[in-house]
Amino acid sequence: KPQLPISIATWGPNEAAVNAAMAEIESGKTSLDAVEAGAKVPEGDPKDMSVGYGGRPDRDGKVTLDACIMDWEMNAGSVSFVQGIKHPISVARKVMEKTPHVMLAGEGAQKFAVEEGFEVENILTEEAEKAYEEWLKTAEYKPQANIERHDTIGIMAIDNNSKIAGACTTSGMAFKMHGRVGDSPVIGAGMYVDDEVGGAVATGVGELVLKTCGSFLIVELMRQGKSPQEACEEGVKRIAAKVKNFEESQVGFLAINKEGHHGAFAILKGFNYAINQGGETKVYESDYLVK
Ligand code: SD4
Repeated sequence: KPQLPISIATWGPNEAAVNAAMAEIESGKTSLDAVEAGAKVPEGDPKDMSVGYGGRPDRDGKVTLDACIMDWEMNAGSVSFVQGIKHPISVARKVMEKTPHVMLAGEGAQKFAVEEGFEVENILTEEAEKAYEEWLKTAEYKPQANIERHDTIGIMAIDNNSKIAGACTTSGMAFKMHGRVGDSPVIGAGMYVDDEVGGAVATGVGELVLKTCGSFLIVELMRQGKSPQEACEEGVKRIAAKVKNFEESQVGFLAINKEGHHGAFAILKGFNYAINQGGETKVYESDYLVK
């Protein structure tokens, strides 16, 4: 039985993130505060090599980050290809709240962050640098998402006023081309919420999600009456129907509706997610298409 409030995030190890989000809601804060606080957990964790501090670099050895955030009133903010910032989700929120824009990229995003009081720091950890040096030996680029099972965090929450918000943050595909931007900072691809309907987030090989407007598609399918589970399955099937060699890549979708029902579906085995609902935190394994 669905219960509100709820916080939900991609990947089991993000239990800590959904708990941090719920703590905000319990202290009377909004779902927007909740998803930001949740996203900051893996961003600040050097052991999480797919998000923020500790993220693996691109093929030029630079860690470049993508993040976006959206609230129940259609306010949205995003940064992409930003370097040297530990908490890009908080910069995305500032873009949303303090500028007339939705997206800032690269140097401009970093400059704005500095103006807003963020520090530029080295976010390449020794461990991530070692992984890069190992990769350099062959320097073969084969986008392989979700090998670690704690990749990109997409997080959504509905608060005590029944308002929804979502966030998504990542260091992107490891050893990507310098300048590559994935789905995660793109509103409607990596994350989308609509307070009338619900929300969706994506993880995996961003190119497949970008080409199908994944999160937006799932929210629209729920608007048309599908359950979160049906909508996520339809989103994956859309990729399967349209994108060649899709079965070589992982994509996982996660969705909630305004009643607090959730659903998830992935291309491949191995996608899981964490929920804090009704006073309990649980990790679920997602069903998948290619068996
Ligand atoms: C990207 N979607 O940059 C991200 C990567 C990811 O789990 O989700 N990894 O394409």
